[in-house]
Amino acid sequence: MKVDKILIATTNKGKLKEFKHLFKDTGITILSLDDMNEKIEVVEDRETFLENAIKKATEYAKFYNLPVIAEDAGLEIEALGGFPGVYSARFFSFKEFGGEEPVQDSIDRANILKVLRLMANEKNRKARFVSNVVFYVPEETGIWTEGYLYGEIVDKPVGEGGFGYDPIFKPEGYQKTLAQLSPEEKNRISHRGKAVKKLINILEKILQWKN
Ligand code: ITT
Repeated sequence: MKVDKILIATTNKGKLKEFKHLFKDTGITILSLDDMNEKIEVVEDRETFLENAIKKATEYAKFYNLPVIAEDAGLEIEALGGFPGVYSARFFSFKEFGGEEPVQDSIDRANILKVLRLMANEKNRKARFVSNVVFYVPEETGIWTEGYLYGEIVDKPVGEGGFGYDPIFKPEGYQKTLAQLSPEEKNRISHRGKAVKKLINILEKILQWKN
């Protein structure tokens, strides 16, 4: 198995930036969906992060015939019974839990406003980010890793960095939100950073054995 380039199959620019940064010292060329001429849509309709990540990785890998990494990630809030969870990206429009939140400036902002509304009088602020990463090479191999970041939901958005729910999430042991951390600092502690570092570790071992 020759792995000198990997397609990061994500439509999320914030995620892509973090993946590129995490792979920068590996010598592996990172391709993104923008580098692909033909586009496909993969619907995330499964009930777990892992199943969604497997679906994305295998569908993109088979279509482009390339090694692919796909991730499904999200925020789980204890007081909301684990929501937004697998619905994190489209929580604002998820009528079944907490009603719809109108989009005024961005989807990220509408998602945040909905969480803050549901958490308004809640004392238990505990939450965690989850990342499930799947690497798949058609007909050859599949690897899955995961990472968690524990912390709490603050009561108003703070910070300009990162993406998604970063402005309302304060990691354990920090007095800042994820959106106030540098990209390096976020990658060092984040759910995605942990899952991707585990994957790189495994890939390096496999590639060494093969040479
Ligand atoms: P792809 O499926 O194309 O990768 P997506 O944005 O739909 O892009 P997910 O299905 O994994 O990605 O949804 C993840 C959502 O969870 C994302 O849109 C954010 O709202 C939130 N999220 C995940 N990781 C995050 C992080 O590091 N910081 C803040 N929010 C995050």
